[in-house]
Amino acid sequence: MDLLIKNGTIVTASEMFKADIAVQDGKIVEIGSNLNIPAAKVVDAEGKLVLPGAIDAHTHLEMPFGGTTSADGYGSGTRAAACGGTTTVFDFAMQDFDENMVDTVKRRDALCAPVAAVDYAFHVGVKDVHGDLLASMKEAVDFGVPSFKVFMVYDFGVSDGVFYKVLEQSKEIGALIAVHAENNEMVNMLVEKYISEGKTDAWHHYLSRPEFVEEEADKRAIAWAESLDAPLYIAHLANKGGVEAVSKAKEQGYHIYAETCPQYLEFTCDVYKREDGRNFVCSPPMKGKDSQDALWAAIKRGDIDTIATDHCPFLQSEKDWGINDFRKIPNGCAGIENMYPYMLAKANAGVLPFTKVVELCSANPARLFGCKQKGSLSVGKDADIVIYDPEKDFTVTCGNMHSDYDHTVWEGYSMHGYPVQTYSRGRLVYDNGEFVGEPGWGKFVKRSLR
Ligand code: DUC
Ligand code: ZN
Ligand code: ZN
Repeated sequence: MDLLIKNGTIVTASEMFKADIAVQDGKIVEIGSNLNIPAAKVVDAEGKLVLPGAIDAHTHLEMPFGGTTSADGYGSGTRAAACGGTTTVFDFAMQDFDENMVDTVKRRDALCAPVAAVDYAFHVGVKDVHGDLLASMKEAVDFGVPSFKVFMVYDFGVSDGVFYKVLEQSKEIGALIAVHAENNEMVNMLVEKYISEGKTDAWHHYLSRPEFVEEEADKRAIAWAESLDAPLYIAHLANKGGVEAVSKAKEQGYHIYAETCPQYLEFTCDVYKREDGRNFVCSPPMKGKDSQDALWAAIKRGDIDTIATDHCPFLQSEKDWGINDFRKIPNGCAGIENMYPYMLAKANAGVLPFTKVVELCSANPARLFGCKQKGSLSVGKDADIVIYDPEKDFTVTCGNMHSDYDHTVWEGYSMHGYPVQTYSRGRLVYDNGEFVGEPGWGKFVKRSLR
């Protein structure tokens, strides 16, 4: 046997139990009590939790955006993921206009494959479906990429008609559409209004994208999906009205799924009043306390399906472009190394069960996005394993993270409990504060929803 993890408490999405795990050739081959198998490496996990690696279904690595490129490339982003217990990273391969979607994926894979430290997958960010391009969605599905994202905002956002066509197509080809839902016209109108009134600080980033701007777009997107009975995944849900709309759709039996992110669970829009408020600028922005409470309540009753990060960090000098004009702040925050530790620390503090964290951060993203080899500790699955010490105290600082950014919204955030080891397909990639993996180890995860 290559690896034997002994005496730990295994956490699945439904139960916790004491057992040993045996790993051979990157796969889990046996789980049981007191396994007595000779192994090249034996790890004693007494007093520790043993969890499946997290799957971050929403990151923007090396993404040209906001007049620059996000600060974490595929190498540093996946390295940081490994150090936060995330063993599969989904990135957005943004389609160029007039580009076949398989070519989009191959173009980004060529950048990612040589440097990825953990396994990775892509969603295609759809921009253009004219002519044969709509049919290239099916080619992408056959290539192992059965998920797509449409943006209702930004200069690369799609029209309502294109969004509808993409949803319609997804049903035929067995794909899942994710949406960035905000009302573009409302955002543009409010931005213009505040700028013309000389209101240029980060607080007005929030005021130009307040609760109703997201809620209205959520409801519109849900209505279209319902009219087609197509599945829809609402990315980075952050507002209370949208949560209520998702709950209602689920109650009525529609396949509407929702993701939220740690930043919405931890911070409120009050951060935009801080002197460094620009560093928290992302879209959708953090919302009010009512929305935050609604997100936590929805997590607890099962109406939020996944947690992901929307990791999209920028350098301080780039964030500073918008000190006097919020429009110039590149949108996005760090989170790839913080998601699993944050959620697990909440479980350790009794806010939610550890099993629920595994469901939200690993089992559900694996199921919804068709990662058949991932998402649980069970025989036959990839040995993507995190060992978690519930007694280890940890405070985030930029210096103890493993990204290429120079500041983080999580600076100073303290947790009781922290991951101490991460294994990617049985290979140790993170060991007690150190990245010990290798660039190029990570493999493209071919997926299927059928
Ligand atoms: N929102 C962000 O804040 N950054 C990246 C893209 C997005 O939609
Ligand atoms: Zn988005
Ligand atoms: Zn995003």
